[in-house]
Amino acid sequence: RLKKAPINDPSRFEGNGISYKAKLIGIEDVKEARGDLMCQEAMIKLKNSVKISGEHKRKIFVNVTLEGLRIIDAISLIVLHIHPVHRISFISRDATDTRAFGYVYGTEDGLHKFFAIKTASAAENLVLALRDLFQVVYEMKKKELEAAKE
Ligand code: I3P
Repeated sequence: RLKKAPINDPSRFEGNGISYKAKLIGIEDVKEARGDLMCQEAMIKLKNSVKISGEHKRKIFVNVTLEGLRIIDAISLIVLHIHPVHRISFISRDATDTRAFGYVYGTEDGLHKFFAIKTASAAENLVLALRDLFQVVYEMKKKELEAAKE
């Protein structure tokens, strides 16, 4: 079968997946599942809160895995959040900061939460890994459905 797209190897995301050093800027309730402006506003609000508090942001690892995004406390190594891919409705780059990005997570009770993250290196690396993960998970689901039909 002909396929032009580069191979996106699912094994990259197995187990602990790809781990990124980062800091948690904050978490904010948002109204919608998606929207660039909404996310940019939430990002600004959260960054201001950090500034006003004068405290250090919590150091974390963001692991991009088949299970979803895993947010891990960098000191205690406790898993703070597991966000399965199908509940992440939007990824937002921070137009003013190459080291920041955020995403919207849909909770079980139908609420939307914006997670703002400051990455140690360019946020684009994580954003692109996430995009690859979404594709891998999509392909796996598709194969499952095809197998179920046979
Ligand atoms: C720090 C500086 C760092 C920042 C850190 C600040 O301020 O802005 O760049 O880390 O945030 O405290 P200062 O220069 O006055 O020491 P990030 O770039 O990773 O945000 P933090 O305290 O929340 O870790």
